[in-house]
Amino acid sequence: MSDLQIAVISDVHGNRWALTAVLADIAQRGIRNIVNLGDCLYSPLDPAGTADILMRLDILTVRGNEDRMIVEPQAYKESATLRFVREALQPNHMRWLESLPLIRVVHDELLLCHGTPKRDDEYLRWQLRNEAVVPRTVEELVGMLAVADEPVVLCGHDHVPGAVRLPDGRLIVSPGSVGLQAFADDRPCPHVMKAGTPHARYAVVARREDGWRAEHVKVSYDWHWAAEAALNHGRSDWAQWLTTGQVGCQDSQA
Ligand SMILES: [Mn+2]
Repeated sequence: MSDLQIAVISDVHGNRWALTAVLADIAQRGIRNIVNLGDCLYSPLDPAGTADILMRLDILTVRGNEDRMIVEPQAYKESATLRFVREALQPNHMRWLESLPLIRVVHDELLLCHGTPKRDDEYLRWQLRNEAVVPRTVEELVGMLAVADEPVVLCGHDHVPGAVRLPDGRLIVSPGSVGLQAFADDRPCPHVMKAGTPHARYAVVARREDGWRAEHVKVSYDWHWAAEAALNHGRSDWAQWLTTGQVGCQDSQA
């Protein structure tokens, strides 16, 4: 009862090399419960190889905005990377993506979502103000989570590992990203997110006698393989994000 331990992975983004290293680390700790917060496959890396691993794992998974983009491409701007992903994936991969729910509740105590409980394309812990990424206040977080009463909320999408304890004791945990440690995005406005190093990230949440705790884990893997795949598919920006965990050299002081 008090020993429940769950590994939380998110934002794998088709990075088979990072995923393999993270799963080995989880197995080495003897953790058998894993949940996945979405954005599984979208990338210039190895979407099909990653889908095969994730589908074989058969773990609870929620849908990310970029999982939705793959199955509803007509709602998005055409891009070479989106075309690459859709051409790489087989019908069984697409059916799996289509089957993913927006939210899941696990063990009655953990709410899983990609972004927020209501949207898969919005950051829970951050808001965008004039292209700056600003942490939400505790009051804002309490308001956004009024729809939920689980003691733990697991969210992805931001690729920045962290946790927030609300005044009522509830815990918000973002595990960071397994497969992409930094990115620049122009939706909904231009902004940058970054973990600062190229390590694959995940979290372990554990229920102790005094409540839920989170541990963040950094895993080394051979990110040069992932970067090479990105370069082979025309994405030098991804290659740089993968090998540095930064966006542009001017960010290195941050
Ligand atoms: Mn996302």
